[in-house]
Amino acid sequence: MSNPLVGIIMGSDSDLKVMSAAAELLEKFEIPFELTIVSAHRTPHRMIEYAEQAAERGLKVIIAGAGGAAHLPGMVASITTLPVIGVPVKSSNSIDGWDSVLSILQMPAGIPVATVALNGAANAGILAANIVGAFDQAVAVKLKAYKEELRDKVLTNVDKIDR
Ligand code: RP5
Repeated sequence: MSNPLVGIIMGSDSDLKVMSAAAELLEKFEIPFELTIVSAHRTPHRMIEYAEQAAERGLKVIIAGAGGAAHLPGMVASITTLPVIGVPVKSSNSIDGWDSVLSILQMPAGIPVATVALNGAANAGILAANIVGAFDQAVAVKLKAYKEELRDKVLTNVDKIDR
């Protein structure tokens, strides 16, 4: 794969079962990405280093997923100028995932995180592709085809149930 344009990071290997959906979408759109574990609480220095170096390494967008007290996306966004997409992950002992959702969504003014739905890593992958596709025509063409696929699937179902 050529130099990654998207960085997918997550707080723990236990997030991978959710976060792999973002990777699958980026593969579908043939966007080079990297994927690794960066924990805001357990590896804070690694998080700072990752966020500080992301733009100069050529990344264009970061997808950050975490559960519980999910500070990773917001802390990364506080350091980098790249757009950060936050994925709230429903971790096993959580209060229905509200802890993850609110700790990623409720950012203070000035430090935005584009927050997707609980466990919404697939949409994070698409949103990252949208950002890359704004500057890359080949990716934009693939995104258009994807939307057409979605439309056709709905129209097929319309044909099946209409009476
Ligand atoms: C968060 O705590 C991680 O992002 C994960 O969602 C959650 C649980 O982590 P583990 O205890 O499974 O490593 O930091």
